[in-house]
Amino acid sequence: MKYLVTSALPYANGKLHVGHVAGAYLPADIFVRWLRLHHEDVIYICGTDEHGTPISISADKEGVGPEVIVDRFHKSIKEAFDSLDIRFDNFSGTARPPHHKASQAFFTALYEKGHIKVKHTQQLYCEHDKRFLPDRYVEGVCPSCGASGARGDQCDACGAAYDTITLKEPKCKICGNTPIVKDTKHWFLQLNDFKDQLATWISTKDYWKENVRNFMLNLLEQGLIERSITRDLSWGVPVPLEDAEGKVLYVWFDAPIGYISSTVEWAERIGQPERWKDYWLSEDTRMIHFIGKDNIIFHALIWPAMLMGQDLNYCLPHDIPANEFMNLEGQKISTSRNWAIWVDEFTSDFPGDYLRYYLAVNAPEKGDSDFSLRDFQARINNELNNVLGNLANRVFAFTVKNFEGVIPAVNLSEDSKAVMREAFELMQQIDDGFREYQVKKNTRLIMDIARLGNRYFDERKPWAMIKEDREHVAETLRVCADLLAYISVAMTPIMPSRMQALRAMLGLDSELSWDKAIIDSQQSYVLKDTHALFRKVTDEEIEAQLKKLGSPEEDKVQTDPLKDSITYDDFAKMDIRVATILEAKRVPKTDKLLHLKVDIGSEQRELIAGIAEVYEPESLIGKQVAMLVNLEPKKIRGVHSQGMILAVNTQDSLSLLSPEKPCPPGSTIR
Ligand code: B3M
Ligand code: ZN
Repeated sequence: MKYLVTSALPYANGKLHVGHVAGAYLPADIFVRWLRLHHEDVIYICGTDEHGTPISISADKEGVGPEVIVDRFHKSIKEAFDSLDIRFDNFSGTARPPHHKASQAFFTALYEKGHIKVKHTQQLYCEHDKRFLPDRYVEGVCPSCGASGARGDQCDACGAAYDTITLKEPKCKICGNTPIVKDTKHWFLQLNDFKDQLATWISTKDYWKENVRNFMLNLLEQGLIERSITRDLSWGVPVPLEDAEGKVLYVWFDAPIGYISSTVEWAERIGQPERWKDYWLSEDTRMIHFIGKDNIIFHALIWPAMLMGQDLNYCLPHDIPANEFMNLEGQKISTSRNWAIWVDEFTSDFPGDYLRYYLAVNAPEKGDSDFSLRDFQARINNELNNVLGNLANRVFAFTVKNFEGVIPAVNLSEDSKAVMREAFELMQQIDDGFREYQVKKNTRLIMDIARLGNRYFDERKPWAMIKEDREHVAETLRVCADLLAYISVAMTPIMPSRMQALRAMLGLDSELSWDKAIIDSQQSYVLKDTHALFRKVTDEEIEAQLKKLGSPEEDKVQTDPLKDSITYDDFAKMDIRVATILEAKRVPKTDKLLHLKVDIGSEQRELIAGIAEVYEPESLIGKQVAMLVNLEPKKIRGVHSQGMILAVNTQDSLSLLSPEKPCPPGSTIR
């Protein structure tokens, strides 16, 4: 088995911030490092995404060529990754000539098989700037969710990808004028050609993360539409056809091919130019793409289809762990408003491993997570310093003072054996967790080993025992050193540099192996140059970071206009009560409706609620909600619906109102 691990290619159009790292890079680097602890055959591939309209827009603004922007940010991004010990086997860039050639070959193979067709279409065109306005050259209102600020090709608010001319209220990004619609021609990938193949393939992916799998199943069910894969632009990979003057490949067509061209570059660099095939053209390869959730459609649908349509037998993605987003101090990260933590600046103020630890323990795996500077300080001080650092410090100090820095082999008592067994079980859980990319939970479990060590140390009171029973103390130190050795291996994927330091102090060799995490029981630990593993983060340091932040994005939420005032009597007419949900099932043939049975104290009621898109029926059983019980009953879908449960309606979702503490059903709300 071989592993080919990739992280989404960052656009060479800006510096790297913590949101990027938390989603697609740190989890991948951790996974790769864990595989290496098991001596697996793995390569980790990335590079910058150097095409696309954001880059040419930046270049236009500065009055320089796009390659100037690309060079600047390729370098800056690479350095930021280095400062965080995110170590790719190769980090390429998509503006390089071999990548252009590879992308054109991909296009040609699909074209020759008839999977790409030309079509006369219409495109937004700015008469002021005398140019077509693909993708981010235009902004407007999303045709799918109605959010403003939607780009020409994709909406950040809802993730929909669409045809630019369906964008509502479009405005040219260069001059702000409303564009006209003008005839042009483009080439379209016939996704539907791959429908059956994709469906069969997806059906084998029952182990995928639910967000990715459901997204895909939904798309397949809705039916696949052809997708335009060319643009009227000068910056990009030229379309390899005679009648395609002024057209380049859409950035999302060529970008994933960057995974291949970067692997080819790697193979050449190590002097084995054919090696890339061992990964890409083997059935024995597990290809894993780490991405952010906004990239799912391109990796799980379009890219596999592109691979299926080639002459070579490329491997298909084995897994696509897509992470959610990370916010900053409760607000969406905004690079233009400097509401961001920039990796280069942060790692010059704090060790890279502190940031890795914080992003790991706070990873946006199942839902969005929040980066808070105070929380960062608390985690570093209360967890790294007071738990793990403390265990190491006390073991080291005790050993140096009383045993001349050597922890000998000892026989373990039953109590000590029980502690080692518990740690061993944790190690197994952690190992399984890494296999499933569970960075967040694993970070906690590893700290649990340190907690176990501190508890054991406290219980055995070596400071009191040292006079009467040196053996007892030696045993205490031995067990704690073994626990530290475990931690030094298990935590290596998360904090490689700090763990290397820990291992050096424990006198362990730097060759790491999961299966040989602790030393032979007959061997001694000979400590070397012991010193504090971590330092505390001060209030002043946090204040300084907070000062650097710009301002968060303004709240764009549109609220409903306020209603006319009413009398108390008007309000008192509404009988609103606490109801406990007893049963919930979907109403057949609808997406939105649930059929509920609730307890309102004096009686049980049935009603229909339009919440099925947001709540799974099973998750509602036993939940208490607010219900208007004297609303005129109504027959809905054959059910005598008696009342209405209350919910908050936001632009894109809905949230039920529940009492903050459990209350007897039927209690009045006023
Ligand atoms: N350049 C990253 C983004 O959407 C995009 C990924 C390409 S991966 C092939 O931010
Ligand atoms: Zn314009």
